[in-house]
This record gives sequence, structure tokens and C-alpha cells, in this order.
Amino acid sequence: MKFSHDFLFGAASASYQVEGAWDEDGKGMTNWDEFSKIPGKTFEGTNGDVAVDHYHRYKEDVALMAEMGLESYRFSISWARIFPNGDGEINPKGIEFYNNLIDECLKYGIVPFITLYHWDLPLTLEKAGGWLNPRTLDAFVNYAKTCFEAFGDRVKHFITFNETIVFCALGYMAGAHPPGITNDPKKYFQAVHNVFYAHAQAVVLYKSMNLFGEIGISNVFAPAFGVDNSEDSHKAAYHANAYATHLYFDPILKGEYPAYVMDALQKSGFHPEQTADELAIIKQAASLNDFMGLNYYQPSRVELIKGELAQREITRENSTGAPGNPSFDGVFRTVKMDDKRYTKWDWEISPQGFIDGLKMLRERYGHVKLYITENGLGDEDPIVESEICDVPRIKYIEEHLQAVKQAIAEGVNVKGYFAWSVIDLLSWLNGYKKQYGFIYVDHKNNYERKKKMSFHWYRSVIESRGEHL
Ligand code: BGP
Repeated sequence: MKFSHDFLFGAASASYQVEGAWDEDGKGMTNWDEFSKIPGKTFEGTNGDVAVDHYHRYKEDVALMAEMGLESYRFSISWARIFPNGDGEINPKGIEFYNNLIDECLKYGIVPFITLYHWDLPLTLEKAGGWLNPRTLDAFVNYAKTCFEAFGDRVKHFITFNETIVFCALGYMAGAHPPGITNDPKKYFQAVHNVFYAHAQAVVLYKSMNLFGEIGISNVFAPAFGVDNSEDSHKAAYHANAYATHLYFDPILKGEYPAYVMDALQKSGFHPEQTADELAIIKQAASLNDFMGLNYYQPSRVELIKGELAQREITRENSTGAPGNPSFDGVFRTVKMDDKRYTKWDWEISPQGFIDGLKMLRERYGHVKLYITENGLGDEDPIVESEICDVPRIKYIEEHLQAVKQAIAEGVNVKGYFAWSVIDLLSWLNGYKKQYGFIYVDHKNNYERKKKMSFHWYRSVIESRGEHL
């Protein structure tokens, strides 16, 4: 089987992780510009001041993408380039940069797939309370409108938010992302609701503008499975899926929150404040939302915690995706299993978990249109005689594309695949050590680009539309 011609083969990046030029051409400061400079917050104090200098080298990078045969480039807009303070005056230089980047993609027939919010919040808004302050929501909708007006003639795919669960959970529970708050479930669930309300307003607005494109959101997709077939493990998996999947997918696709979670939050006092108007707009947006983006790296394996509630101890190291944590409410814990494969960062490698998860989604949400907006392998790539031999990455992507193929054959509606990432870039908490790209960046040699083995491999996959996978 070949992937059909309306299936997009792409790759992704995010502004803070690639652009650099953190204070150039009128850009405002973001939460990450500040947070990454707090000692101990990031791996070896790495930050995105220069990142991989994509801001200055976007032409070279897009030319390489074209050479790779890429059909779509998913990138994010840095809100603070457009609105240095989040709201208020527009910075024309910011609009100009993204116009240039979009036009450069279109020159080669590469479809620009834009994320409006990939975590770099203008610092002024963060200081004023971030996602807990209604000002941020209004500012986001206004920023989204500005992007729709400026780019919507050429950009036909918009993602409102990237991974609400990650920036809210790491921001308000683990303290590992800005604003660096720990263990505050009340704030965490409020931020999640506020983001979904902002998403809903942006969707309704976009559809009212008749730009004839599509809009959706990208969620982490980490389907939970019990460690064994016991009733306890089933309970643990149900609970984990309710909090990590249903809570994040239901509002977008069904327009309502899952009762299982909301009832528990009522009892614990962590229920977010919500008005009837907000809920009505979330409902309306669900009927207009065009697609769901899935960022799949790994499933989670869970077991019920029995007896005493485990104390949740959070550090930067254990909040970056590896198993071993109890859930915030002490109901279950994630487990590393002996019979599974793991990356160097202890992320499980499971194409089968991907297929099973996709089927779970189909059962709950029907024939919704899906894009895989992130999937890839974080690794330290071996260099042999100056060639970057990222064979494990090829294997990882191949297995996951096979999984997508199988899911499509079984009736799951997947319309595109974006590898994370197009080029080596800054990992939020792991610096430049954890590589994901098809293109290598030599930080010691003026950020020179080099094609990896996977670059040539992905080109041949795209060329043959995945026939030989
Ligand atoms: C996702 C983010 C990406 C990217 C990726 C890999 O959660 O959307 O921006 O960072 O994870 O994460 P890491 O760099 O921590 O391995």
C-alpha cells in the first residue's frame, strides 16, 4: 500500500527551539527567554538565544527541506515577534519574517502548517498571571486574528495550541516549565480550561472569517495501558486515560468535559471556574474544529497504587517523560517494564501502542480527521567518518509509519505525518544533546548544516509514498 496523495509527509519545529534572534527586530521577551536563564532549570543552562539560528538561515533550511522532498513544514509563530508585549502594538518586522518564511515554503510547494502557540508566551503576559489571567486569553484571540488576517490567504492549516497538558502540567504541577509553579492542581486545571476556552474562541473566529482552511489543536497522545490484565490494572488505565486523554480530547471533539474527571475535581475542590457562556463556546467550537493533531512518542504503562498515598516528588529529571511518577492524586503510577524497549531517555518505543491507541481514539471519537503532528526519536547520533549515522531514528520512524499505515488500513482517518523534528534543535530541558532531526547542526562550526542518513531515507520514503515500508 502507498500513502494516498492527499496524505502530507512533513516534519516539524517550534519557534523557541530553532529561531534564536531572541531580541532582534523588535521581538519582545518571552517566558522562556527568562526561565531558561534561571540556574538549574535547563540542561547545562542551555537556552534559545541563538538556538540553531533558523531566523537567519531559514532560506537555507527550507531549501534543504525541499531537497528532502518534504510536503509540509510545521512550525510555530513566536507571539512576541508579532506582539512584543502580547497585546497592544503590532511589530511589522515580526509579520515580515513569517511572511518571508511562508513564501519561501510556498516557492517550493511546501505546505506551511502553523502552530500559533508552542509555549513561548510574551513575558508581559506571563508576569501578569499567564494562562490564569483573562487578559492572556483575550490577547491570544487577538493575536490569532492578526495571524489569520496576515497569513490566512496562504496558510490553510492552523494549530491553535501545542500540548496543553505539557505546558500546564509542567508549568503548574512539576514546576519544570514556566511559570515554575509546583503542586497546584487548582491552578493547573484552571489553566487547562482557560486554554481550551481560548482555543474555542479562535476556532469560532477563524470559521467566521471564511478563509477556507482548517483549524485544530495538537495534543500529546500517550494512551495508557495496564501493566497486566488484572482488574486493578484496568482501573488504573481507565483513570490515566480519563486524565490524560479524555480531559484533553473531549472538550475539543465533543465540546464537553468528561464527567468522570469533573466529578472528582468537584469533590477535591480542584474544579476550574467556568461560566455557561464559556462552555457554550467550547461546545460550538467542537462542531467547527477540523482536525486533531497527535504528538505520539510513547504510551504509558500504569499500575494502581495500593495502600498509602505516594508522595509525589518532582524534579527536572523525572518530569521529562520517563516513567516512574505517581499520578497527582496518588491513584496510579507509571512503570518501566522489563519486556519493553526504551530510548536513552527512558521513553518507551512502541509502535503497537500507537496502533492500539489510535483504535481507542476511533472508538471514542469516531472518524475524526487526524494528523500526526509529532513523532520521532531523541538520541545522541553516532558520527562515523563524518557521516551522521542515525540508524535508530530511521528504524523508529519506519516502525511508526508502518503503524500509521496499518491504522489507516483499519479505517483510522490519518491525513498526515510530521516527524519531530526537521532539524536538530533545542530540547526544552535536554539542551542540544538530545537530537531529533534529519539535518544535523554543527554548533562548533558556525551552525553548519549537514544531511543525516535519515535525510536520504525520508526522501525515498516520500518519493515512493511509503510503498516499501
Ligand atoms: C514535545 C514538544 C516538542 C519537543 C518534543 C520532544 O512535547 O511539543 O517541542 O520538545 O516533545 O521533547 P524533548 O525535547 O523533551 O525530548
